Amino acid sequence: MTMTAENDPVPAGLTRPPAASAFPPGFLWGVATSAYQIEGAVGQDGRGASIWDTFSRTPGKVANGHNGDVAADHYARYEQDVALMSELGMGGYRFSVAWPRIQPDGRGRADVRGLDFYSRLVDSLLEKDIRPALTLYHWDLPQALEDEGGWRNRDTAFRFAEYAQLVSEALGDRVKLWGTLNEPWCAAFLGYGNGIHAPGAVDPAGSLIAAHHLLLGHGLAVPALRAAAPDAEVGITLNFYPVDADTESSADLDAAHRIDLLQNRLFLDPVVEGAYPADVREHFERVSGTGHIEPEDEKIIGAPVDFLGVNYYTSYRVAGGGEPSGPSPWPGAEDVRFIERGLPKTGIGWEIDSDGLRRQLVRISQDHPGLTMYITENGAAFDDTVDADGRIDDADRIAYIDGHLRAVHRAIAEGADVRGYFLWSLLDNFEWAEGYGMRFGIVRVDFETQQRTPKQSALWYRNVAVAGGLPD
Ligand code: IFM
Repeated sequence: MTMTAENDPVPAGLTRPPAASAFPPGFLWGVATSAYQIEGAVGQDGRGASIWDTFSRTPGKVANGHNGDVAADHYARYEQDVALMSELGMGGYRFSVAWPRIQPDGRGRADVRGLDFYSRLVDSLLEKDIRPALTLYHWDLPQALEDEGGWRNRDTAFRFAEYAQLVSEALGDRVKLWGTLNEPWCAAFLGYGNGIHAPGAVDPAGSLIAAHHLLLGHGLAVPALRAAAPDAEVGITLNFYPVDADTESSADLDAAHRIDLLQNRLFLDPVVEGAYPADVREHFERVSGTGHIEPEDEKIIGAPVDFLGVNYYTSYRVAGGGEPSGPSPWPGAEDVRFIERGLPKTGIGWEIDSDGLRRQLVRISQDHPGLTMYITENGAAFDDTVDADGRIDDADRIAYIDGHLRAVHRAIAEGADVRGYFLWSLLDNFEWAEGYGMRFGIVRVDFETQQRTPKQSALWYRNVAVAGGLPD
């Protein structure tokens, strides 16, 4: 891609934005992706099968029968993608490692070909002064481990720690930002709760057990990462949704309490406080029991972290007192109804509430003082159109990002310690059960030709990143 004066919406000679919208010096501006969503090359260099290979081949599971076999072909095109990020002025790149490239069967020695790919990627990022931010698990569990029970099997947590050790021993000399898990809520409750994600199990109790084992895996991985990369920052990424009750009725307040508990606190509190709150334990007792939680587990899960990764897309308003309506990704809250507020929506149907991000960040900083945060994902899918000149004028996406960045800016002013922002996503990619229909990229990918075209949002975001803040 070449930037030209013609496709650049902001004149040359950027100046530092006004203090009202300047971010703190050193704020990290980046973009994010994940392995299965962009890499393709699923049969290359000894990569084993993941649960997403199996799931996407199961008829009816992914829109239009799409899968990640080719995706954005990033495995072959990573150098071009790194060059693109550099042209966009990115200071950081958050990506994930495909576990089945490192351990095709989820155990044993590392496959050097898999490690080499990520080593080359990291080197090319560093050559361009882009900080690599590595996530170890973004949902592509080796199928061989799922065949033994997946995250419902306690042993998977120990396998994850072993995998973390292998990757960090190979890359810990160069990668200084490490994330263990991405959005364990999705892995546990979409994967094993309502089954709309791989491996597609519908098992409310099992999904709570999976959530615990994911957190245990995180806690076991932290010391392995510290040993291999002592000077690195280590954290976890959770997906947060502020939850409001529809009315002050006790049924609605109870519904909001349960969704907040299952969405937000079940994951954050044990990581940061080293213990499940009493109401979370009570919820476990009702739905899954607590027999799978061993005495030392919470202490392990609470291994100190250096940062919390915050993913944010929308917020919820909920009401109680409904009839249980089939499997839910909030196990034990099947009766809760989600109320639309009439807010504008993104292309995937999520209501846009930028102030929810401010509220969430401020709440985290008040509940857990001193916790450093990065926004590890935020962005939007829209129905992009390519005009006759090949230009993608995605003003709706620019407005979404602008609004959310202003929310981050306000949260920082209100005391939240936020150190960076990784926009989701660099490229259009495989949006899980939605296939390729939902485009989150600031760079368009033509999935026939693999041509990359920066959308207007990419050029706008470059200017924000280079200037270190928002335009007036
Ligand atoms: O594409 C996903 C990503 O993999 C995890 N967080 C949410 C994104 C948009 O749905």
